[in-house]
Amino acid sequence: MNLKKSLLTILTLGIASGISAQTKIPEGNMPIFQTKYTADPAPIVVGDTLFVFTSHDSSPEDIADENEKSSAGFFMYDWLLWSTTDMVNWTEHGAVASLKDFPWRSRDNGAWAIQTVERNGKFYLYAPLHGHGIGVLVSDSPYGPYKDPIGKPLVWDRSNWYDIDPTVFTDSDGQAYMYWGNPFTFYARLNDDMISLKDSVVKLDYKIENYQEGPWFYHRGGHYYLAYATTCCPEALGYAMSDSPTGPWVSKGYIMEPTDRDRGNHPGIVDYKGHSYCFGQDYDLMHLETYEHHERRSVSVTEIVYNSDGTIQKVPYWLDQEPIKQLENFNPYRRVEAETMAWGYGFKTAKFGIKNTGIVSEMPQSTGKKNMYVYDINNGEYIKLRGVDFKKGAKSFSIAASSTGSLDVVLRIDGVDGKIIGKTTISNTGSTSNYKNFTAKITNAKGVHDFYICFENVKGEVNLDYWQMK
Ligand code: FUB
Repeated sequence: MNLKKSLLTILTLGIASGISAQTKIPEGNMPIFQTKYTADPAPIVVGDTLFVFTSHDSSPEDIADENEKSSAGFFMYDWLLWSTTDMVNWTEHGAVASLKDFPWRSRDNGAWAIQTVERNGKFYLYAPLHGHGIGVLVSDSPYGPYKDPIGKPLVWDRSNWYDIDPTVFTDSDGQAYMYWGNPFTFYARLNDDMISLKDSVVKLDYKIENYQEGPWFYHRGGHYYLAYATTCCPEALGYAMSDSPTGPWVSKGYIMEPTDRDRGNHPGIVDYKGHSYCFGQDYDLMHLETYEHHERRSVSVTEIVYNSDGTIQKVPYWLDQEPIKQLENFNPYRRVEAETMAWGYGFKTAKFGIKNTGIVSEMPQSTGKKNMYVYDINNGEYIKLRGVDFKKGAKSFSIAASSTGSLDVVLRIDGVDGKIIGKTTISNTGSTSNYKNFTAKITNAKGVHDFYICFENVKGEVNLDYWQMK
């Protein structure tokens, strides 16, 4: 059963029992991306935007092998990019790179945890190809296109499969370090070119307490930090501190303690607009459909607070937290991509001209920035944006869409069954590649509200490109 059918069951049951569909989605701090299963969050601030690179757990329909569609393992082929400026409304940018961008790969699975860092205007994406070492791709932009400048692994000890989860940090003296490893911790110094090692790999000759994998290396307030996923399973979020980039590392315990509600985890930590955030992963999106274990993970984020000695205050499990606070209101008076959302469950998204087949040989080489669309829309689904500032009042809403059938768009504020501020119908445009604008008159939308674009009476296929208020 796919996610969509299960949500529709929840919605139908909810509506039939008089409970609103919205209240059936857990109210806590839910995963921030819903259109794909994501893991291994790797944040990076570029200008005023927070980007998060993630790995990508395939949905069953994207696994080509019929026998593997419902198996519990990792099916990971490409890496995704997302961005925000307010921490709650996220724009998807699709796949930035895939296994195909490493011509030396020998498996079409294993696109595990990456980190992308910037140096001298170039973006370096460090990627493990599980079991086949760690490679590096380079681009002039976070969106790509990314290219492999060395045509071989940056590190690969062929005697084992320890070489995963690279994290790279450049110190104030210009020396860059890469840490990685499961279950051991390794590091190496990088040359200034960021694509070669300065000297040999060091394996820590001591165990950082509770260290399993997923290191995240950074410096803050005079301290070096190595956050990590703690001993499996369930993994939690832990961290160690040091006075030196090469250790010794002293574990400071948990950022988030283990819980049976999670299994794997992986930290990504960043300061953004005066706040500190820790990203991690869980199964909370999959749990809307099933509690049976599959590697279909989802990324969540929490704000963290540092004590004066640099230690980090523990946070509760994601679902026991309030939703994350919005940093600034959302401006609807500009082109807003349909794939920008605070919550949008049951949809699919794709880059124009590139189908999501899940088959590496059919994937493009890293494409760079491309327009995306939302598809696979069913009755009762909605796109939610938080904290939308209608200011003195919106007059109209237009949405660029294509359709082989039709779809009613009902615009609401303050809840999925909240006040209706406008309606329009997307009619047949002749084909899903022919986009037209459909407009709704808006009334009674002033000030700041959560905004819901709700879909009803869906017939045929409908794709959404972008929308705008006037
Ligand atoms: O996502 C695949 C692997 O699972 C990562 O490389 C590990 O850190 C764990 O999250």
